[in-house]
Formats: sequence, C-alpha cells, structure tokens
Amino acid sequence: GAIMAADDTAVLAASMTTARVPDTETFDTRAIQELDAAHFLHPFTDHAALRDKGVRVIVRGQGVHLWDSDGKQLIDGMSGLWCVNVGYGRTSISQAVYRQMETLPFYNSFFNTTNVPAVQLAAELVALAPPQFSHVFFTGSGSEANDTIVRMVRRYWDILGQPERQVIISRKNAYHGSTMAGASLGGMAGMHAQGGLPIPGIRHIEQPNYAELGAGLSENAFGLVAAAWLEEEILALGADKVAAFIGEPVQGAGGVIIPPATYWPEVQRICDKYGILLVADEVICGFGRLGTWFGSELMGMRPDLISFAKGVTSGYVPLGGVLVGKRVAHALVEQGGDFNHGFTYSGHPVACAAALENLRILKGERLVEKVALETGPHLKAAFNHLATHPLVGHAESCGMVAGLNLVRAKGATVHECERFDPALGVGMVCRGHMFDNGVIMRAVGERMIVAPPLVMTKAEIDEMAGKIWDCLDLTLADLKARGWM
Ligand code: PXG
Repeated sequence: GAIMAADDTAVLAASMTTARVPDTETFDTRAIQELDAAHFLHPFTDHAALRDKGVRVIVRGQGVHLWDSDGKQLIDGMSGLWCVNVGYGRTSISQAVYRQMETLPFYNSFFNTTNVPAVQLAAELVALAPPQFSHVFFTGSGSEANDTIVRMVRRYWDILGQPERQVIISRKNAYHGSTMAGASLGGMAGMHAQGGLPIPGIRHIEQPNYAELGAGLSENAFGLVAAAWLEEEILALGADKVAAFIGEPVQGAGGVIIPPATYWPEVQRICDKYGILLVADEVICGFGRLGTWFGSELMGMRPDLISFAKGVTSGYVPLGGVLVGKRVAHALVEQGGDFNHGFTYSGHPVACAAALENLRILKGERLVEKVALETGPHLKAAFNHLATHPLVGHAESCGMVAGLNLVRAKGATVHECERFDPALGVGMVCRGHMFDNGVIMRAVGERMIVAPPLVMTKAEIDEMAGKIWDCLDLTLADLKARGWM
C-alpha cells in the first residue's frame, strides 16, 4: 500500500512467493521477520527488543501442537492464549465457517433484524449457563464484553432509579482487557500508568492471593479475610454508591491465582447483603477450563452477569459477549427502553456459526467432564510432581490451568520459600528455555503457568510435564552460571 516504504516491496514479494502456502520447508522466515519489524505493532511488546531478538513465526497447528517457520514442533501449553479449547485443526469448525460465509457472511442485528446462527447461539449459551441467565449480548472480544458490562450495570441502576450507584469494585492484579473500561477494571499498574486510567468510578481491592498475602493464616481463614476486604470497601464508599463487584473465578493473566474455597461464597454473601451485582469475568474460565461449563459454578458464585470470549469459539474467529441474568435482563427488557450500546459485529453470523460447532465438539467429546474427571486430575498430579523440583517452591492447579513458582530455596510452607529478586527476570529466562525446547508456557514474574487445550491427553500431559522438568533443570543450571543462585 501507499504507506509501505519503497524498499519493502522486494521483501514483500519474496515473502509472498514463499509464504502463500505456510509450509515449514519453504517459508522465508527472514523476509517475514523484516516485514514484521517494519510494520506490525504487537500487543504488549517492546518493539526495539523484539527486533533485536527476531520474532518467532508460527505457521501451523494440529491438535495440541504448533510448528514454527523453522519446522520446529512445540507443545502448546497455553491454548494459543487461553482459548483454543478444542485444539488446532478442527475441520468441522472451518467447514461451518465456510458454509456460513457462503450463505450470509454478515448482516447487522441493529434495526429489527437478526440472523439464524446468532439466535441459535444465544439460546444454546443460555441453556449451558446457570439457571439465573436468560439473555446474551454479543461483542467481538472479552474487552468489549467488559466494556459492555460497565455500561450495562450503570444503566441497570439508572433504570431502577438509583443512578448514584456507579462504582464498580474490582481487584488489583486482575486482567479484564485492554480497552479503556477493560484496562480500568483490570488492576495492572503498568496499564493504568499509560493513558490516564482508570476511568472514574472504578475501585480496586486486594486479590485473594494466598502465597502473597496469606502468611500466618490457613488458606480458608485467608479466604474470609480477603472477602472481608470487599465489605470494608463497600462500607467506605457507602453501599448506595456501589453498582457491582467484578472478578475472574480464577485469575488467569495475573498468574493462575486460585482463591481459597471460602472466598467466593463469602463474596457472594456480601454482594447479596448489600444488593450489589456480582459479575464473573469468565473469559478464561468459561467453556470447560476448570472442568465446569463456567468457573462460577465450581467456585460457588451466583453471578448476575458473565463476560465471555476466547473458548466460546476456541479462538478460531473472534467472539465475545455478556450473559445477562434475569435480574438485569428484566430491567433492560421490560423497563429500560433503548440501551444505547452495540457493535457492528454484535451477533456476527460467521463467529456464531463457529461457536455453535465449537460447543457441539465440547459436548460431543464430553471435554468438560473429561477435564473434571480425567485430564484435570492428571495435570494436578503432574504439577504436584513438578513441585518436587529444586527450583520450584509450590505448584497449584484447577482443571486445565496450573502454575508453579520458581524460588531460590524451598521452604516448609509457601510463605517460607526464599524468593528471587523480581528485577532479575527469572521467569523470562525459564520461558526462553521452555520455548527453545519445544514447550510453550507463560511467565508472570517468577510464576510459570499453563492452560493447555482441553483435548490434551494424559500422554500429552506427561510429554509436556517431562519437558517442563527438563527445562527447569536447564534453567537451574543457567541461573547458577549467571551467579543468581
Ligand atoms: N478478561 C479476561 C479474564 C481475560 O483473560 C480479557 C478479559 C480480554 O479479552 P480480549 O478478547 O479483549 O483480549 C482477557 C484476555 C496474558 C493475556 O498475557 C491474557 C489475555 C489477553 C492477552 C494476554 O495472559 N486475556
């Protein structure tokens, strides 16, 4: 195009001739890397550093495996980005998408119109959701779903004649997306520092992170303490100012933080006591990740609203949305008149067709039950074994998410381990060894995490865990060579 520098044209031509078929033998990695560095701004990326290292080019996926442009095979411990729940290479999804594109690639759902896949998907989602849900609002992503929630809960209290109920309470270290409202709901200090966030009317309390904040308490006692921080915040603000509390059932991007069993039931009790809406951000936990269709079911939450995305289509095409409980739906539908909110792609027929086929696979292959009864327990056993590695302080899992902490020295309890200086970036060193040796794992500080596709078999979990152990050995040797241990 016009904005491309002239000297890129030859590079582009080279990449096109070799890249048309993403074949691992003939792919011109260098050309793609150059074009990438010249033109592609990546999410959450230091571009000068990326250009120096050279970006990795992923070209193909099948099952739980990926291949890069050098032909290297990787086991994907992260389901793409917490989303490819049914694994790569599902022909029935690509066929459903193709058929829908041939029939009706797009039509809007604004002006007295609808489309068949969107209606069918709304009904299907309500059938899968806990009984208090009746309606769905579709978006294109999880961030848009959470933006929708901010507008919807404030609209709800307007309709009820309590417009002063504006404040939404969230948690530090939460991740709720990258749009203005999503990043504001999120509790990432590094995000708030860029762009004048949070927006007004968002408050953050401490997270139920036992390893960080629970020293001297049992896990269950700490869960009640962490829930009480919500009540303190409500009382400090005045309950008549508080619209909603939002949280991920299990925090994902924050480092797979699994709350004590006592936490969510107590949060639910507090929300009920003050009439505050409870919102579950199920963008990661939804669609079987924890061995239940929605993480709130496992955690003893009875949310009024659920945001979802990712696993609803297994990431094959973008789709998100908000499941709306009867309490809010009644106000919106029966009393509210127009809700002045919506996206061009709300109820996109192609995305909805992909979701319908994805849900059919999840049900047909009983993947949610498998996570609960077979693969989730197997992953837990594998991480319990990894916890015996000298570099690992403790490890936890829940369904198909798991995390372990890298420590300088083990301790008798999670609170007595000797930790690394966060400035060293030990997690990133470990992540590098993982990738170099064919396993994709996320690093959040010194916490190493996985969220594998729900189709990962026990044998593949063993393959992944074996590689993780070997890479922990390599990391340990590397850290010693650097003089960090
Ligand atoms: N809520 C939660 C709980 C999420 O995990 C979003 C909302 C936003 O969804 P969209 O579709 O707008 O990205 C997410 C996204 C990471 C990472 O580093 C996690 C996410 C996104 C990007 C990176 O683990 N989760």
